[in-house]
Amino acid sequence: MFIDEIKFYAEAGRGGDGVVRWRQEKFIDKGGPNGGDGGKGGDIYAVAVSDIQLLSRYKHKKEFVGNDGCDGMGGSKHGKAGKDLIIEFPVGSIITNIESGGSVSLDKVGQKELLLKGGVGGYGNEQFKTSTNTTPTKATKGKKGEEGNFKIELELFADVGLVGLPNAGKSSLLNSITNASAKIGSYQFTTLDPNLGALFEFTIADIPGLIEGASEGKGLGIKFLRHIKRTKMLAHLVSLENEKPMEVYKQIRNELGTYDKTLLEKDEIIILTKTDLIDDPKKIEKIKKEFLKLKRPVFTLTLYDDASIKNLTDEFVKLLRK
Ligand SMILES: Nc1nc2c(ncn2[C@@H]2O[C@H](COP(=O)(O)OP(=O)(O)OP(=O)(O)O)[C@@H](O)[C@H]2O)c(=O)[nH]1
Ligand SMILES: [Mg+2]
Repeated sequence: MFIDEIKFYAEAGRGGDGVVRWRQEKFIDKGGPNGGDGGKGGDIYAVAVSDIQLLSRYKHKKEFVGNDGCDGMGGSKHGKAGKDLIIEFPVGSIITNIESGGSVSLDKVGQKELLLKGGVGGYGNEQFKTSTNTTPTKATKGKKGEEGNFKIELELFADVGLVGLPNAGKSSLLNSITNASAKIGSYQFTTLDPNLGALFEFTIADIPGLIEGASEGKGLGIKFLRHIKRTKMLAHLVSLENEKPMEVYKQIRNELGTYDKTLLEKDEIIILTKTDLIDDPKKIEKIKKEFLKLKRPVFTLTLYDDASIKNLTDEFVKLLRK
């Protein structure tokens, strides 16, 4: 199952304790102090990876605990530092520390962010040696690592978001112009989770279809719209199977606006799909003209005509590179 929101508690490693130790010397009960310091506790980092399904791996994970530093030893040996814990999250994750409210967004694969610092190690007795006290019996304990509760919300990064009714042909288009292999079906709500595909340097996101009333929870609702919030451009697909394509278009725009007005301000192209289902080319032209009045680029497309796909791809890339 696709998961785009999780919460967990995390605690960085504790610092190791400093120790009290003495040099072993013949005939002297206590040689000089040589208790080493404790090692630092391991930090906790977040790092971005490309796998958008990754959060499901943490479904049952309620906490992450960092590695503790080792205690100091005799012979002035310091304890080993705890190894840093690096947690992978999908690129597009927004990580919020619930207590502090601070948040960071993982925008690029490989981006690494410190979440919690490990505790410092304690001092061994050697550190307390002075000219007046040559046999200190004091050592200090390591400090606890930082802790916190975190919320991770995934908002995918894509250049283009495909929107439209179920069956509009969104996943079919994604598959034909990118490397994606999204599921396609002649029934509504074939797509249950978002899919990403790459078209040259651009990423295209295919999300589940929207229906009238989606903003009130109808169909799969609008919860997937968060994944097109950060796109540069929307591609709105309207199938010419619909008797009244303009009405359908307006319904979907209405749902988008109810979710977030800024979606309506994004650049948008309109793609009239399944033109093969209409025999009369004049009828297609008439519908296209009606849509052109909206002052947006309008394309006609059928998967059965390679030229229409190529034309769309070329124009798409031109618009995105602008
Ligand atoms: N005739 C015709 N059928 C098409 C065309 N494009 C897609 N289809 C068919 O339309 C149906 C729906 O396609 P999908 O790509 O799954 O539609 P979707 O918009 O992703 O649908 P949801 O995932 O349910 O939102 C499938 O049976 C496709 O084979 C086209 O250009 N012409
Ligand atoms: Mg689909």
